[in-house]
Amino acid sequence: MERTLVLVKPDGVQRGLAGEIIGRLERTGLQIIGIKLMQISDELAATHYGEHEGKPFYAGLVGFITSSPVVAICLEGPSAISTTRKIMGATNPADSAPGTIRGDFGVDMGRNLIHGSANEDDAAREVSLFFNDSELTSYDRATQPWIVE
Ligand code: DAT
Ligand code: MG
Repeated sequence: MERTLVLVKPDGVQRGLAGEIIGRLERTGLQIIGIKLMQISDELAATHYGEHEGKPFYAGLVGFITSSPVVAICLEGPSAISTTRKIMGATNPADSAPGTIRGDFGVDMGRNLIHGSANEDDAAREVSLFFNDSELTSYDRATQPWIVE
């Protein structure tokens, strides 16, 4: 079982697309094991986006992600990381296929609606950045045998 961190970014929340975005991910069968609305601090943004420090878009990125609340979600399931990335679409909405979240709802790289962890190391780091162990809940679903063989 894999875990990944998803953020519905401030543009997604402000535009009333949080439910649509979460619904698309939920319908895959991936299981929500943690979810909360939260305001990202400058410090958390700097840690989360540390890999981009020094790049020309860094200040805008941190300013954007801290500008208004996000919905943070931890999803669990087989291939949770790659499945989420596939449903998100490419980083630039202009390059994202129709049917993806970014392709359907975005037009600008700086307003691309959703974050999803890129790989296993990032996912482990990001899930623990955004969630305490006590905020992640393990629970059985009656539908599980209809989702995973
Ligand atoms: P992703 O969010 O698809 O994982 P990333 O980790 O490379 O992409 O970058 C994080 C965010 O930074 C991305 O969602 C949008 C912004 N970003 C990335 N590259 C950019 C660029 N060249 N110009 C402007 N914003 C950029
Ligand atoms: Mg990334």
